[in-house]
Amino acid sequence: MLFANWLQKSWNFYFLICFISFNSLVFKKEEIFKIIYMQFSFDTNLTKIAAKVEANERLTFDEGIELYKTDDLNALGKLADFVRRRKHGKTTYFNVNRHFNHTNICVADCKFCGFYRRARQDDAYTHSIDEGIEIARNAVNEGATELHIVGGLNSKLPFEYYTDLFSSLKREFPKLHLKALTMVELDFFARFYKMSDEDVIEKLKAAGMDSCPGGGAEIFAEPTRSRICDHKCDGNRWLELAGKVHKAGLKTNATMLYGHIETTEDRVDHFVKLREQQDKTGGFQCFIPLAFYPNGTALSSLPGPDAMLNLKTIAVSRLMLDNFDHIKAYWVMLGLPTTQTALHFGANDVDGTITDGGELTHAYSVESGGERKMTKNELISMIENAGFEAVERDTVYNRVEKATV
Ligand code: V47
Repeated sequence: MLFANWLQKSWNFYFLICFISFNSLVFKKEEIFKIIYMQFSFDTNLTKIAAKVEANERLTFDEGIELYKTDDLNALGKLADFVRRRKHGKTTYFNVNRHFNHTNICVADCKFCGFYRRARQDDAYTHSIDEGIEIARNAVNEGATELHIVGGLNSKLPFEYYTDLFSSLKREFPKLHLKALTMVELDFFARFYKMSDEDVIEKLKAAGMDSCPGGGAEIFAEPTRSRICDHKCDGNRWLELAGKVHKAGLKTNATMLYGHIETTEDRVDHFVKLREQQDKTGGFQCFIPLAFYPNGTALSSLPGPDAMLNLKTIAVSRLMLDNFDHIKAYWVMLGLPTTQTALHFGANDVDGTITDGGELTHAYSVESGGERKMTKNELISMIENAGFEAVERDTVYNRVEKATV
């Protein structure tokens, strides 16, 4: 429609014909279509950025801000989709996994978290290792290739709880990938158990930790970070630990919690810092924007992100994080309709199956108050109905099989 209206202005039509005639002498047919598209946005800033994206040039902090500022959501999405298709075509990855949240006892009190409890509270819990094994057994029987293990910063547990948990899980299920512990948990271990970072990482790796999830990154920029999670390690420390895990030979993911009190500058700063770290140590596999879910948190008076912010954040992350292969749409926080749309806005990965979700996923789930389950076939249908090809992957992005319902 916009294009038709634009064309109706006779000068525009005349210009387009001249433009095509000139370019057809110089460029191939596909190139002409690309160039015409690049000329077409009512946002001239976006048009300039599009030319850089097309040429595979790195975007600056200021350009990241411009991307967030645009009202041309379609053109922004199209640009991110262009990059996504250049990297992955129609492939959309998903994995069959299970969340295991071993404890909800936490010494931090992050304002955005509805999951944590103090040790004295009635509904505080810590799972035994046997309970962990039973949860993993059910997951493996349902075809899970990954156990995603995160929990609170629990000062009642000895370090051996984690090494015993991982080695017991590995003994029972040698092929199950343990994606375990955020940089915030690793930082807590180093400080609380008085161990070096390297020692913490090596001992956990020896016990069975295969990779680390991307949680705890929240938002790196100060003073926002301190205002929402002042007991947690700061952004530089999170990045430093991610670098050390990469150097120890393990992959990690990265996240950003958005839609609370952060500014646009905070979000773009987060992307730039992740991109710089990735240039240095290269171990981030995927980026997952986490849409803030206010219910049950100290920030429950906030509305949470709207559809514009959700889709812009997927698209801008795809465009700014040029050295990240994968952008993951986390349906639990985005909801299913936005997740399908996100696949057209730069996301090429969807997390994950939930048949019997962890307690943490319940706390932040926008889908039916945490009651929404998701089977492998439903996930495949969701991806295929959005026009993409669903490919089951393991945690480190090896193809498990080409999936069809
Ligand atoms: O670190 C907590 C966030 C994270 C809320 O690496 C909330 O593959 C929204 O990191 N609203 C944990 N978000 C989840 C996480 C994750 C999820 C899926 C895949 C991967 C991966 C990682 O959840 C926390 C925090 O940033 N969070 N509370 C909330 N109310």
